[in-house]
Amino acid sequence: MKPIDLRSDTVTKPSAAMREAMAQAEVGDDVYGEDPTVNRLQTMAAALVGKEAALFVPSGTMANQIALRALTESGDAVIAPRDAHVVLYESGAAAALGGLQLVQIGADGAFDADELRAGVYPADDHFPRTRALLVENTHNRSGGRVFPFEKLERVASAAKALGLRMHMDGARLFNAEAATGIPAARWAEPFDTVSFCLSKGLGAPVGSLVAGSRALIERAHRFRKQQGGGMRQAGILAAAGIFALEQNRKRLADDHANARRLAAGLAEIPGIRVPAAPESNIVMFERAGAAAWSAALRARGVLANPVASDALRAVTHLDVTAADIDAALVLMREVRV
Ligand code: TLP
Repeated sequence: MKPIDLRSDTVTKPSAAMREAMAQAEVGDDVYGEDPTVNRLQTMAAALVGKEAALFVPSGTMANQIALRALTESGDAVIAPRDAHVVLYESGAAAALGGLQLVQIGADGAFDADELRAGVYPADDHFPRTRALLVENTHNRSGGRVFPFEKLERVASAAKALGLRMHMDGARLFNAEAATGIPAARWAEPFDTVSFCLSKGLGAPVGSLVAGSRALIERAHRFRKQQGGGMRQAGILAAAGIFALEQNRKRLADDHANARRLAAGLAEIPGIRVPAAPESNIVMFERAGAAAWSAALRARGVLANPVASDALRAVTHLDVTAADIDAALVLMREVRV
């Protein structure tokens, strides 16, 4: 039996139709700006998030890092949600590449305007200059939580009043769109830069975009080159991204339904606790001995990663059906370690 892989939505494989679109892609040298398919993807991405320009980059990590560098200078502080991807999972890149100090605030991926104000350093040369705010929507580590929209509007106006620039790590922005019906461009509206990934729930093999004003994207373009992200005939990859946005964006709600189905089933298994119902495609759950449980489950053909000694993450995506979820739950019930 094919394993049921719930480790991440990054594990999706390109479908036959997506591969066909890749094979047919018109290409050129994108470092010269001459790849027509990359240019088409960038125009499409900018329009989707309501910005002037967008840049195709190899990964969500690079998208975040070059956006932060475009908004700041070395030595600045950036406020981010507690356990943000930029804090936990980017190998210290904000410090190593951007010379940035990250300040974590809030809980479960969200915070209010008062917490934001309290996180800003005083304007005095002793302190780092707090220059930017990052919001991660949906928030990975909290289990795909969506930042409450009205709260975000209040946070954004507080950030503007504080003179902060704003970046949205929208690796799963289209999941936030699917979960709320609020279009991606509305979510992105107060932000100077916004990034999103093609390689997660949208099912493309590689790639992310960072969008913003033309001036900021020109600055980001320089950092992309500096960080080794200039790609040549990248239209092969961009074609997969265009296919993903046209075909797979509209099915993300199915992944959310599967996540709820999984969470409901998990909550009935003795020894497992699901602290909160999933809002999108990520299910965080608690189980003592998470590593041993995960290993025993893997031996039965179901993959889910531990995120702590007593917690695991399962992520739904386009290569997992409702029937796979039911099959996974049967196997999860059998594990007794
Ligand atoms: N997240 C990955 C791992 O790195 C944890 C995953 O499996 O979920 N922002 C957010 C919110 C992300 O979740 C990720 C990837 C990224 C940025 C980075 O994207 P990549 O992996 O393309 O660098």
